[in-house]
Amino acid sequence: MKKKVALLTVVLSIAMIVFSGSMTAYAAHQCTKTVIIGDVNLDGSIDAIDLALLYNEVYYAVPFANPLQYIAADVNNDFSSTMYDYYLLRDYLLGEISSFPAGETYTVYYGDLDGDQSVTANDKSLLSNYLLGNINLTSRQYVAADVNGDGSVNAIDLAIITQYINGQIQHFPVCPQN
Ligand SMILES: [Ca+2]
Ligand SMILES: [Ca+2]
Ligand SMILES: [Ca+2]
Repeated sequence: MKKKVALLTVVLSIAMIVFSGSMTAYAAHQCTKTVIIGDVNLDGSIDAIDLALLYNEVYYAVPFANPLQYIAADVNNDFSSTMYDYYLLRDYLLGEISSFPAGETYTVYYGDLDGDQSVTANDKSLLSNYLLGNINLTSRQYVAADVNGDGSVNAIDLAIITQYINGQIQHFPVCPQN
């Protein structure tokens, strides 16, 4: 009996190794980009330039060139960039606070709109509903939905996500390397 259990454990461990191996192989196809929260110009550090860019966006409606910048600028994680983000970033640079409500970094999983870090039919359905005008997307979802990286979310992105789910393509155009 004991031997049988031991054998079963061995079989199960091998199965788990094989399974996790295939999971890793699948994850290699995953298309991600990580943003440092507060690094509004995406240069890898948080400084006065980021504060100036956020100021211009919040008070003078100067748009950011890269949609990832909206994620970096939303330091309080309320899905918009406002004067509250500006105050928090200022306080951070003045050393009055040492972290942001949105955390240190945020990783965009392209094609993943529901936040489960994988691309499934549910993500496709959320994107369809957005394109039909039934729902709004947060800045994080919007960036994730733009799988061809052209800065807008439309029927082309939906077509690409559909091809990806159907296994017709292995990579999104926004990050062809991985
Ligand atoms: Ca910066
Ligand atoms: Ca998902
Ligand atoms: Ca697009």
